[in-house]
Amino acid sequence: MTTKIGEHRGVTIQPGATLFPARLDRAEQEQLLADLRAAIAEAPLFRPEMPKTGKPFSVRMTNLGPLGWVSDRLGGYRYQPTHPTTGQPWPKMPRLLLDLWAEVCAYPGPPEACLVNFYEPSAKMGLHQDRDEADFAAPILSVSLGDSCRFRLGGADRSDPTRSFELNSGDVVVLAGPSRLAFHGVDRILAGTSRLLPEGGRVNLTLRRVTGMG
Ligand code: MD6
Ligand code: FE
Repeated sequence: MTTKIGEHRGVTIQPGATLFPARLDRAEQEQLLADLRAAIAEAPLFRPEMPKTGKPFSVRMTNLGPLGWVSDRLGGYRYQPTHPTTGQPWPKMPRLLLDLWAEVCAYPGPPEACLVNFYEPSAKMGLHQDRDEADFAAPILSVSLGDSCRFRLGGADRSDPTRSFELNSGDVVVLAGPSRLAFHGVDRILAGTSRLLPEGGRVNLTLRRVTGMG
């Protein structure tokens, strides 16, 4: 099935999970990357830790918008309005991302958090659900930049069957409805597949609604 949104065609991967291949063109990707570099200068990438064990993540993160997702050994997974080391508010979300959310996500309010994940070529992300948000009626929108990755998507139970597919620079994925709580992860980065980041690696942005609409 394909869903046409404006000039952009989405491919249904499974109910509620839609891929918009190359949704951002090269100029948009470069603009977004420039915005991210400016944001990271203010809100440096940090390495989160698993709750309780303190095991470091292989990705480094920062956030944009009123709230940001953080995790450390003592506090666990949570959203907070400030950067964990600078104590400053997160940089604002670029207009391009707010517009993208409004175009692609049928949700009555703006995103409140944009989690920025930076993957070195050796980094990966284990199979997980995103469930630290109050309202699962709101989709999560993901944008990929830089090197491609092999992305894995399953169902609402960890033991459900999974499928994997490539995500390339400029691709957008929306997890909504029956896929909002689908398990997903990044098996590996396909190093050297993009020249967008001269230093290599992959950036993934996830836009989230954290609180409900009341
Ligand atoms: C990544 N993405 O693509 C990791 N989460 O690097 C996610 O964890 C994710 O792509 C929620 C919704 C869409 C996603
Ligand atoms: Fe996720």
